Amino acid sequence: MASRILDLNRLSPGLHTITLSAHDSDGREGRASITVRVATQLELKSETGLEGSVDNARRVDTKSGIGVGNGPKLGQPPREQVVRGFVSFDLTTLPKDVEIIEARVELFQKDITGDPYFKGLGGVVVDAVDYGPSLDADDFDAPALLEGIGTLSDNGLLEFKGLDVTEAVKTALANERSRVQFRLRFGNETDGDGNIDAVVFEAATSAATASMAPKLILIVAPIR
Ligand SMILES: [Ca+2]
Ligand SMILES: [Ca+2]
Repeated sequence: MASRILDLNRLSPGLHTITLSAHDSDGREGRASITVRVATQLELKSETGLEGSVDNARRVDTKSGIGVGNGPKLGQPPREQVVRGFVSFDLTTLPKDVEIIEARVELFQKDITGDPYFKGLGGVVVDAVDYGPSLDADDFDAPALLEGIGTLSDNGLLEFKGLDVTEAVKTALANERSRVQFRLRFGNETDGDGNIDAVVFEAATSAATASMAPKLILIVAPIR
């Protein structure tokens, strides 16, 4: 008996029912149906005006990309400036009848100053936070919804860095949040030397081309 392979490559995203029937030489018939879900990939760009950096002196910068790291000492007693990065994605444009299979955030590391990856700071780790409709001084310490989701970058290569954020996106949707928002920080935020050790990721506002802007890549499938 010859085996047959069904070619499903041309199925559009959505739910499909496939029914197969077979007949033998005595005229008997068998039937079987299966339901196939075809997933699709969506890409969301970050929200301009809601991405940037906040430092431990409460300064907000939404113009110079997404900075993470440390810098000159200030205050009394003096301590290094510590900078955290922020990026936000609007979830309201997602279709309502889909389930998130996988979500991945990608940011382009475009600049490095000092030696952030060689001074014991660890990598750039990501928290899921809710910092609302504007980036403010207090967001530096916004409570983490999910703390330390993973490491976005552990090296100085200037390239797209990605991290699986499926849980954060699912949680945001389950709680009917209109956005999923992330805070970037080094695992150890200061080395105490008063020198700049920092990285900058491209923001939508700073990116030379739209393709370099932060993106949230989603694999979605229709709800069963
Ligand atoms: Ca805020
Ligand atoms: Ca330093």
